[in-house]
Amino acid sequence: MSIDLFDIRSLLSEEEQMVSDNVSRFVNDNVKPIIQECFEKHEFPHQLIQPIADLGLLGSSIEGYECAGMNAISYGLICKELEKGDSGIRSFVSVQSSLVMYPIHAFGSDQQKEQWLPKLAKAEAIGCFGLTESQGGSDPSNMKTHAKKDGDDWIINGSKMWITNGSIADLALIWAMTDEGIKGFLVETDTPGFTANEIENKFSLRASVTAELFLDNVRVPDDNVLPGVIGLKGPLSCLTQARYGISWGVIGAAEACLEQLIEYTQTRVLFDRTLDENQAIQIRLADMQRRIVTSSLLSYRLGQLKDEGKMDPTQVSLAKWNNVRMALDVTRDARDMLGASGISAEYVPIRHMLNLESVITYEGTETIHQLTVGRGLTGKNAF
Ligand code: TGC
Ligand code: FAD
Repeated sequence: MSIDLFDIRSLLSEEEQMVSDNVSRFVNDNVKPIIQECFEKHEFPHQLIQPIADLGLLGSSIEGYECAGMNAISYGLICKELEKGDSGIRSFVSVQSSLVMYPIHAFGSDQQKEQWLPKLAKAEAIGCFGLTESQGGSDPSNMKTHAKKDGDDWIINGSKMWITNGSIADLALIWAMTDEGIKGFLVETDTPGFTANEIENKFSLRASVTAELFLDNVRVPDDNVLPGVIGLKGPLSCLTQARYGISWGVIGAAEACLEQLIEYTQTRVLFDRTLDENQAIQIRLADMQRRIVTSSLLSYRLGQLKDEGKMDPTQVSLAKWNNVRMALDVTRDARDMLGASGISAEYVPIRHMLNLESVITYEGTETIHQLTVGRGLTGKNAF
């Protein structure tokens, strides 16, 4: 039986269905066969980068600049199908598309767009997004990294922590404090004074690269500053794009667990009957289905609003909070229902569950999103 109980697929246009099917096929053929080993070895699968670019999945919402120009629902479907494979693969695409290409497109000069967007779309350059610092990611306004004007150049000093793609990036978008407020700087990673060290020993997102960045008197020309934005709204508007994609992505992780769990409970015999004949098991499966369907409808509606240009950050916070919580709860419960097998990476739930421990923290923790919705209701800032 399909787990698409409310036939959400029939809401999709032919083109959206095609995007979803293409990415699903790619994940089945190329991601699922290798991802468990990558996760165990703590390795990002570099060999997937070019095929992902060839499918048009990088900067897919951008019109022109050799990008695919797809709508918001399609971007959501891309995230969902990729995250059915692994959150780390979706993260790679989220960062490149929403956190690097989006700001260059939205806030960059014509020259910056021409120089970087086609390269980033074709994976000839990999990008990373440096906002978080070690003194506290939830409060990016407390930023220590700073840039000072020196003639026609800027000198940047500081460090960034927990940066996805950091040590494989050719281009780092660094958000730094200046005398006029926070600005975005395009820093080529071979610039003297820039270093990136991969963070080892993660128990989450092991098939994704996470790094610490150091900027020691890094000199960049004024032409590398994003001219279109000053202040925290620059990085926060990128986060709105990425959080939208995450709200879809995590549904894929939850579905992957439910699909495997249904198969398992059909064949696991305990007390002379298969596990799925027990009321308690059926209620738990039904509860997963309920949560997946309601989260899917939420993301679909959010996608409609985004395509109509009406999506606002409070809606995005509610969807990111609800859907990541849903997926984390589903994966944890799926892990439990597999018994001891659930602690083995041969089954998908524990990998998805561990990944989602990052997803519920990055792009705004659950508490940050709850407080954002609270502020929307009360008008009072309780951060
Ligand atoms: P506030 O100082 O009031 O606002 C600053 C300005 O920003 C505007 N704004 C937004 N604009 C667009 N989108 C949003 N979501 C926005 N939120 C606020 C706001 O209107 C204001 O504009 P202006 O013109 O008045 O200057 O700041 P705030 O109180 O709204 O923000 C507080 C808070 C806590 C919500 C914010 O700091 C926050 O979201 N903190 C969490 C930080 C975070 O999510 N970091 C993520 C780092 S990147 C990452 O995790 C990548 S993981 C990638 C992967 O691997 O997938
Ligand atoms: P803190 O801000 O220190 O929060 C600690 C705890 O305090 C949390 O539970 C939080 O909810 C709670 N808290 C915070 N404020 C309040 C409050 N006012 N009231 C009540 N509770 C509160 N960042 C980037 O810039 N770029 C990236 O590419 C990137 N990739 C990442 C990849 C991974 C795998 C991870 C784990 C993180 C990544 N991040 C990235 C960083 C991420 O955005 C931050 O970890 C996140 O914003 C939380 O910041 P923090 O870890 O410093 O936690």
